[in-house]
Amino acid sequence: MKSSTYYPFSNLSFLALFLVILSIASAATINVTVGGDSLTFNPQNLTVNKGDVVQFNWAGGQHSIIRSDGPAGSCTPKNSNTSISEAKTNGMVTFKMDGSDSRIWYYCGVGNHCKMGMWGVIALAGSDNSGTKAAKSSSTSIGISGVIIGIIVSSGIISIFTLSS
Ligand SMILES: [Cu+2]
Repeated sequence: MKSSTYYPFSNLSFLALFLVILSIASAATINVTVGGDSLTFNPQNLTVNKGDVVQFNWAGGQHSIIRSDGPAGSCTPKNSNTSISEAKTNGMVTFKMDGSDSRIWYYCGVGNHCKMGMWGVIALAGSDNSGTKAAKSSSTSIGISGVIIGIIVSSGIISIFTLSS
């Protein structure tokens, strides 16, 4: 017995289409470890897509999550809407990057934890952060080594991505 099936697209096309739909439709959840063996948020620096949810998981010790106005490492709270989580010792909280902020600076408000380095930054991918308090580079000449894998020109800024050799 012989059967034949008609495929309107090759399997590879279906895979590509599926991946495109997946990247558009799904928001990711990114995990950040709070405390534990060290006074840190790990990873400390995140770049996420709009709609992604950052999930903070307490790993040990008493810690809070307070927003600041930056720059990175600031231990001064914002004037309003400062708390992502009150101080606690376990559990988790989530924070959704809904696009209302292109960058979130935060720190632990317990004791001297922030001064010890317990702070973090969440940046929105693809957003223009040139107007923020983030550190800016003013260099006008650059040396490039390695294989260039992409060039993005945005708002007068040229970003060149390379695989370092
Ligand atoms: Cu802490």
